[in-house]
Amino acid sequence: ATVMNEDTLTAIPRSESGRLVTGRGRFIHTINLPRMLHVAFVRSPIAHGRIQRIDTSCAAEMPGVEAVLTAGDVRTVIADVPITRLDIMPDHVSPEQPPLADGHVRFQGEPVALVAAQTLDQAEDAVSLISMKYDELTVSGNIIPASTVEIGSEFRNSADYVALEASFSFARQTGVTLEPRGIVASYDPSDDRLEIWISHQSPQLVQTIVAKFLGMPENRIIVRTGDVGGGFGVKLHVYADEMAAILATRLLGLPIKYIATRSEAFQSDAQAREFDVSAAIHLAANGTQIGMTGEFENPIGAYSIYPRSSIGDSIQAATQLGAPYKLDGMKTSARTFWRNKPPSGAIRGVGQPIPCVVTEHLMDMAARHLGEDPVAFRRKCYLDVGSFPLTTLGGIYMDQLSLTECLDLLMEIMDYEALRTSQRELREQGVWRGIGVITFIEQTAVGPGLYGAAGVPATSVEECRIRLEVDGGVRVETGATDQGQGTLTGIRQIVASELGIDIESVDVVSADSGGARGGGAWASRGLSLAGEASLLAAEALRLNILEIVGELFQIAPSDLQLEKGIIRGAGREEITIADLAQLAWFKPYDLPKGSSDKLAVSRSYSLEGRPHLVANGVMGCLVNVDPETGAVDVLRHWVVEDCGTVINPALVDGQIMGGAAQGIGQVLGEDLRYDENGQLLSGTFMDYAVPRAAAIPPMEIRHVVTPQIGTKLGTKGVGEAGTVGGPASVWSAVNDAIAHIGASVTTAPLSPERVFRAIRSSQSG
Ligand code: SMO
Repeated sequence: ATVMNEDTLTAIPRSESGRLVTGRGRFIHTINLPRMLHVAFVRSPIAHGRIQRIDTSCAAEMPGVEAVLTAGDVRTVIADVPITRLDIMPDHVSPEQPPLADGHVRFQGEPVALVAAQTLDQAEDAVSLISMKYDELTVSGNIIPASTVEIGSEFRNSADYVALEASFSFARQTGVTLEPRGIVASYDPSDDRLEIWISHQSPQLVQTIVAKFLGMPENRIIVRTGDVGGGFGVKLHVYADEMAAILATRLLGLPIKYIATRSEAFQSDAQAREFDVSAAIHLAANGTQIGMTGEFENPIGAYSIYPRSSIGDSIQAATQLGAPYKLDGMKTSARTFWRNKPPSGAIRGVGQPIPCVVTEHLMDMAARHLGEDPVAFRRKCYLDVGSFPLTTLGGIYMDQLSLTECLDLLMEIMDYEALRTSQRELREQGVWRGIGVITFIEQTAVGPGLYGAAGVPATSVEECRIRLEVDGGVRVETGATDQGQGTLTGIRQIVASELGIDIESVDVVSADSGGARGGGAWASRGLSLAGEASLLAAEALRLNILEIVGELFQIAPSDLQLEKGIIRGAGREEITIADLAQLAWFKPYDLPKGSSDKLAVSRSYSLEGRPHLVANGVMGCLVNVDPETGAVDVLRHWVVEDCGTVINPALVDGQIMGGAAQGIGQVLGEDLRYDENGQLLSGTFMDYAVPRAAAIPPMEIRHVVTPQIGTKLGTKGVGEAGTVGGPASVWSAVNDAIAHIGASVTTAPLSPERVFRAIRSSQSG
């Protein structure tokens, strides 16, 4: 890895913070076009049924209403009905996903009809006048399989194993973006062009999908994302309502705007993580040999989400069980099932929290069974530092992990031994304290081998374009997008460092779909892939500058220094970057031929030699459990993480904190609960318990830095680390607090009622 200039590896604030906190963000809400219509949807009130009749006549006559569209009205303009298919798993075929339900509704909240009107109030009033008649169909349980994955190996040793078994149940969760999904789209029939603004993580993906959907050439479509108020995976998909809104502008030739309400977000955003798991840890030779087995069942919803599919969670679960540990054997199966619920899809960390919780719970069970300290037991079982690079029994390639190093540092900052002592003392006073220490790995920066091979148009290639401006500053355009992570600020720091210029002289923007190519934000890839591309581009520009000046001064480029915006030779010759730019753009005759070409460069980067990167870390969590009520109070959180080179410590820690907070939400409160008829029971913030600020404990975060092999930058990615490890750390701490009476909770969320019942059943048993 390149050693970055220390001055730029600092915790500078996000460049866009000032704009956002002063209310000048350019979110979808702020985009308004002349003659723009507002769109509202009729959504299915039932989870499964056939549409018998739709009467739109009253709605169509309402003032301001320009159009009421149903499946029959839009069929003719759809060139290709969305349907999720994966070349790597041909058996997994989703039902067709028409933008407006075509005769058959499969989940509550599925869009059925669209109203476009002069104002949003008019559109919403008209929606309420559309009358629908359905023949209800049965809402089924886990009976129709959608995909099956089986992984693993035979156990290596013939020794007799003791199996310790556990079953788990994980609740459905969603991403809860602060800004709901939204789109402004404008089709101009006079020149057959489509302009889209969308609150999305990947404008390039939207461009390709929409072109296919409408049968339009890609170069007639431009997709812009602007500011996006949170993504978390939710905004990585292209939804039926967004497609329907695009059809409306295509048919009407007028701009339209659609912004989901919070209720619509709860009913239709991607959901994830609903799992039932049976797992076991197998112990031999008194715990010096371990193996793991697991069966994962995941109801994915009524459709496999378009276009990436809904099977990512189960693949991650099946492959990552036991990943940080030396296993003698490992066998998993992961099955997905169709259910009359919204499609599950990518949510921060895609599936990884599930095997992490299961693995760490099994490790805790084994340590208790053996009478060993859970930390010491983990240390003994870690993959050997000398065994890397390796591929785990689950099939995960790893260049290098730093497990023991992370654990050593965690023990120090937690003062683990002191915590164990005080835990014993407190218990005598009736305070039930729990300490959870867990290990996680985070798969990051996924390369082209996943979606490329699957035939899903999600690029993993990142392009960066840099141009030297007339005043000596540089303009950088990246294919990465930023929904609050601070990726653009990180790229700014990388470019400034490489070029030897001030941070202030560098401006970075996310490209629209017609600019620098890239996949947008997913899989913690921003700095690892787009950052690497920006480093390659900045390096190329720096070498070009030195080459031009070298020819100008008749000095070998390698004898020139570029520092603080000035290029100097060994003697007294010097020129500022600004003067060089002036010459290049206005007096090219004073520079060597071809110089202007060298001052605007573009570089692309795609992961090579490995399918993804792997970061790792450990977390410690301290809780109190109230024996009278079962309430859990999270007191402290510690994280030691290795994401390779750290570009901006404040932004890296911010990612970990936010992720850990989402993890706490997943374990303690969040639950998209559906009744037996497929009706969402927790569709508001009164019922869907996202943790509030007061529930998030103080966090201490430290880093071990193992630069990524094979890249110049050395970063591995960190965006999902907190959500991957967070749930396991809280879960482990809660069970540690109640283990002394033999109690254990394995159904999430770990609500006071569930914890209380676990305590009571142990005490009465
Ligand atoms: S939601 Mo992430 O695993 O791309």
